[in-house]
Amino acid sequence: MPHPSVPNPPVPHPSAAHPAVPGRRALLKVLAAAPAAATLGGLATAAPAHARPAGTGALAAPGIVKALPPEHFTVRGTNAEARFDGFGDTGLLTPADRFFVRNHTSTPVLDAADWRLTLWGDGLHGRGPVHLTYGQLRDLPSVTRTVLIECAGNGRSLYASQQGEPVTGTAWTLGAVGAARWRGARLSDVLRRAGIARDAVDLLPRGLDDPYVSGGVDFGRVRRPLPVAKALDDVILAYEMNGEPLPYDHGHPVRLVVPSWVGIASIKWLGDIEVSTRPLASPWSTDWYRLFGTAHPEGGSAPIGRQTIKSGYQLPFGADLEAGRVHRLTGRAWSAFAPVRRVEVSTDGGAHWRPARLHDTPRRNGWVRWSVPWRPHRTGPVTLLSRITDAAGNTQPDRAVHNTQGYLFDAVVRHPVTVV
Ligand SMILES: Nc1nc2c(c(=O)[nH]1)N[C@H]1C(S)=C(S)[C@@H](COP(=O)(O)O)O[C@H]1N2
Ligand SMILES: [Mo]
Repeated sequence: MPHPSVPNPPVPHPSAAHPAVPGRRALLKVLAAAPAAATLGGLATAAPAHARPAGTGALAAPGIVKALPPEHFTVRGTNAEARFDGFGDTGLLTPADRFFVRNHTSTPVLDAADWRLTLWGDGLHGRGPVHLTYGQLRDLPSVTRTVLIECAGNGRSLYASQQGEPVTGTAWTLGAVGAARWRGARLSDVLRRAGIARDAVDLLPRGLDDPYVSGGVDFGRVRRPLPVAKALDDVILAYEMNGEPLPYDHGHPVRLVVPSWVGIASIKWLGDIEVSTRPLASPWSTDWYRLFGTAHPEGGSAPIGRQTIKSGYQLPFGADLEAGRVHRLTGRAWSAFAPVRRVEVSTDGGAHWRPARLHDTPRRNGWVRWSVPWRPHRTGPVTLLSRITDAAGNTQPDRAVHNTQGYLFDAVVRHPVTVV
């Protein structure tokens, strides 16, 4: 399948200078942006395990601050998968309280007033570390973009359930994805102000959450190389999500948003960025987020950058649908390569296909909602299918090419229902 890369438009470079110290305006913004309960002096404090958030009756996952009501989330270890089957009652944007959480460790509760970003490394004209406060970041020109964030492993469980292939990692179904309106400063502006050298090639953004320890090995803080070309293109240092300060679980006070790339690129709780004239590596680019397996080069593929292409029904697996009446089947479709062009559905296991109606204008880095009416006649089990084709001609294959860690599942999802 061709996966031509779609270049993003060049990012203009506004020339406004920023103050060396945060002014009163910046300070007021800092205060305004700090959520009500957010004054723990910048200490990285894990949420209490199994806390019961007031008034919700829902159990929290260890290390996740927000409520995770079971009708909206499935807890998977330190992570919470959103119920994709229930996205029918959300709009084009995923509300923060319905957005999946992927935490390697636990959510640190950070105070914006104490936050600083440090940029350092030999890719900075050798001028030594540069610091930026939250107020200074907010004083830079801002951009607002609707962007999907999707985990590289979204759909991973389907390698096993649909293709009979074992994979390691969190057994996501389709809910490790969400769309939000992110507001923040352009990373390109911050890098230029910090004096990025012409020959810088890689960045290493790193989170302030606890070091990731697995199987007795301390891998250090979550960090993953980001090529300078992508960083200067369309990456945002986001401080708002859907018009509100970033929630704790989604990176408060500042995270990266790396459009069209796998979720791991969008480092939460950003603390520092190394800027280097030599290629950088971390376990997140060498051990994980590469494709390993018989279909891939010995030693693995290059580190994964771009996400892939998917569609799905907003309906529980195994749902009962009444025979003889018209059901309005709904879903979503998205591609990291290009805007959606069309969505087709099959209600007979793939024998016949017909177009679904699209309800949103297809846009880069976004998804479209779609629907199709269906009146089943015969009772019994049925497999529903959906298939997106994007504007670059990419479409979902019948089978995803296996990799041992189950990344980038892109195949047509076989959705079982029963007509009763
Ligand atoms: N610092 C830090 N950043 C992180 C992670 C993390 O554990 N720590 N998880 C990454 C992964 S794997 C994904 S898929 C996205 C998930 O973003 P969300 O939790 O806001 O949905 O954040 C990424 N950024
Ligand atoms: Mo992820």
